Amino acid sequence: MTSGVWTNARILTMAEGAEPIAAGAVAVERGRIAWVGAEADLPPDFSDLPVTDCQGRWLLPSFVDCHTHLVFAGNRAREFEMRLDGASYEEIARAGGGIASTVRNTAAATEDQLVAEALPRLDALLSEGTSSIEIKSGYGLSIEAEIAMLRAARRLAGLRPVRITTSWLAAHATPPAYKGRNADYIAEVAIPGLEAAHAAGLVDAVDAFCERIAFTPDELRPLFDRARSLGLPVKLHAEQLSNSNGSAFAAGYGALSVDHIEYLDADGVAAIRASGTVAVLLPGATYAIRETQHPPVAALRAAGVPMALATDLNPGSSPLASLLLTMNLGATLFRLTVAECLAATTREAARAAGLLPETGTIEPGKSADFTLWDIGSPAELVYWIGFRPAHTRIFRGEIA
Ligand code: DI6
Ligand code: FE
Repeated sequence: MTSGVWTNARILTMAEGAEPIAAGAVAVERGRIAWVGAEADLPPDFSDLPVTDCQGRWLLPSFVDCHTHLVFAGNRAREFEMRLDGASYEEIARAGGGIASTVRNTAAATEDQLVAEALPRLDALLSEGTSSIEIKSGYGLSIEAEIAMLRAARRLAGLRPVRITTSWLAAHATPPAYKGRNADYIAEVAIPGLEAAHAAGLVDAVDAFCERIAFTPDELRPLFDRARSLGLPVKLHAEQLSNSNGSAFAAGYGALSVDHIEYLDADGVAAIRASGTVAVLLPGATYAIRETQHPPVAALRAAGVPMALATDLNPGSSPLASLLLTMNLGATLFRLTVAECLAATTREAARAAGLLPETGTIEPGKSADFTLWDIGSPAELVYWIGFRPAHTRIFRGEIA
């Protein structure tokens, strides 16, 4: 049933500036939102459609997780123990652990294994009202292995009711064969791989890790130039461990988002404000690596930069498979308001993923992606820690 009317709901559409609707209804036709408003105003046009009584539950747009590394093989529980013993994330990375260890596992896995290992993590996200997920490559670091990751990511969308977007993150780390030769890796692997993956329809955006342990803006310029000439949007892991001026560099390409940005300075804030780039905050990573430098939320807010929250689900810096918990961390660690947290996982996350015309708010014309919640107020979605009051998730008009 992809057409129907959902009645007796308390609705937060999350459209810019919209007030809650106390006794609301949503009309869905062929999987798309046809109408939303107070039930008393429901036009007669929809009277032939089947009706579902939401029994007073809260109805919000389904969540968008706009930054994940969901596809990978193995895990890094051992490094977690080393960090508990005092080693830092950066020390482990420099000693050949970190991303490199997940690369070894991922490059050795078959595409079927990658899908099988990703599915339980995907199910965890979906179980709490998430319907759209961005998934990056970045643990292959060869053309074939990067493409296998994106093929696995695309396959997930055929196995579960979910919308998947993909990002080409070959410039995540330098593989051993290219040690000290970042420019060669970009020229010989990241760019030709991007061209091949794009030709196969596997790429929705191009991402990179801009950091002193990864790539500099100068090294990334040829990759981003190629993305631009292919018509692909860019985004960037920027200012996570230090300020490398990656955000201003990405803003110069009209980036969809800059992500992490713990070390973003005032010039960086001004640059992303001018380019309309979304600030994607990843408190799971801040928490898991015990980073004490937090993103400049007050400055971002004052500048009117849109802020999104995402899990950064990955085996190293953020083994976090919950957007509800991400919102709680965003509020508690970064002092986002409840309203900011809810926008950050719906409208602003959709904007960061390039999906705002399709999802992220409940507005006529968009995909009917919404979730019913057993809660007394939307603040409960941010307040609970490890409690998941999702009742029903509707994806493209159908109960998922
Ligand atoms: N920053 C991160 O937090 C993840 N990637 C990145 O560029 C970490 C990836 C990992 O540790 O496996
Ligand atoms: Fe990441």
